[in-house]
Amino acid sequence: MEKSRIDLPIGITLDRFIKSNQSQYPNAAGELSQLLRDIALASKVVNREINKAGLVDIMGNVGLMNSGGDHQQKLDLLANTRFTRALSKGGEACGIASEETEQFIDLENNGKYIVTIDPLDGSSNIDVNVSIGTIFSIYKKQTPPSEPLQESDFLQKGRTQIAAGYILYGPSTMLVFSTGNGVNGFTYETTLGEYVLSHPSLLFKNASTYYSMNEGLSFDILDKGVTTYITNCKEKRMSGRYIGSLVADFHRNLLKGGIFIYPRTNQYPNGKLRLLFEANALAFIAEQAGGLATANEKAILDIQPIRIHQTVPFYTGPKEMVTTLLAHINH
Ligand code: P6P
Repeated sequence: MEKSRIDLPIGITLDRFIKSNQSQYPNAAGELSQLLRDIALASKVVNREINKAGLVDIMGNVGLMNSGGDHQQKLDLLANTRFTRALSKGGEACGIASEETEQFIDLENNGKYIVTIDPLDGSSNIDVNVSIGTIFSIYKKQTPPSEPLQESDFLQKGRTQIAAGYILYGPSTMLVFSTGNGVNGFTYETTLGEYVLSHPSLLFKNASTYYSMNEGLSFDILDKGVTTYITNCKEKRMSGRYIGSLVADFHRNLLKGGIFIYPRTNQYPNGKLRLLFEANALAFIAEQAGGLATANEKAILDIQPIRIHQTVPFYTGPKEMVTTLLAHINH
């Protein structure tokens, strides 16, 4: 049964919101609520580190690459450590799969949830002081509690997510998440050290305002319909906006109306963005906000993952914009 969307006043704290949200689920024992609090706490610590990044020696890269081939930044690894530690101490998650680690991490507790996370997305922007983000998904452990965690626990379709969201470390830091009952945005009030409700019941603005794609890829796009769609956007005098931080581009498109496109290219024939660490969470948010998220014609949330670090092409935005793009691709 569809839960009634919660109408709570702007300004209430995340904790009050979570308590009220939990009351909608009579059988809830509070584990998910606590897990969300643990993620929020870790984000506050990461936010503090990011805000002083220019002052202490945590900029730059560490000379290593993650499995996706990204140069790991010092802040990437720091964020990964912070979230892993917070979730391990919180005890509600029994395992984590992170974009920054090759294998999943068994936290060796009896928590009933697992978390997939991109601890700090937008690495290329870290050293130039442009908005970056954290992207997370929460699933239930599928194997029986008595059995050890297995990789298959992390290879669940995105449609099985219990909750998902992102933190945007920008001019203000925001936590945007959904537990399947609409999307709500919270702004971090630094003087209080609290996230407070600032964007209740977020829905994609159904306006074709922006298109977001790295146009440096234009000569490498494998699906020519993407190229004709972008030309169509220009003919309609839409604005091209591309920050290169997925969370920042997604958030702007959510609030102002726009489509994000990372197509299949010669360099990334299966797409660049990670299904488990980026696409699934944002697709969950997109659908909860009345939009769409697809990998060509397949809904992201219906893709059966086969590898933890699997990548996908990724198109997401208002229904009308994504539908029009797919019409061009399938033309
Ligand atoms: P490109 C950042 O590294 C990221 O994973 C996303 O945040 C962003 O949308 C994309 O890659 C940018 O990729 O190839 O345009 O630099």
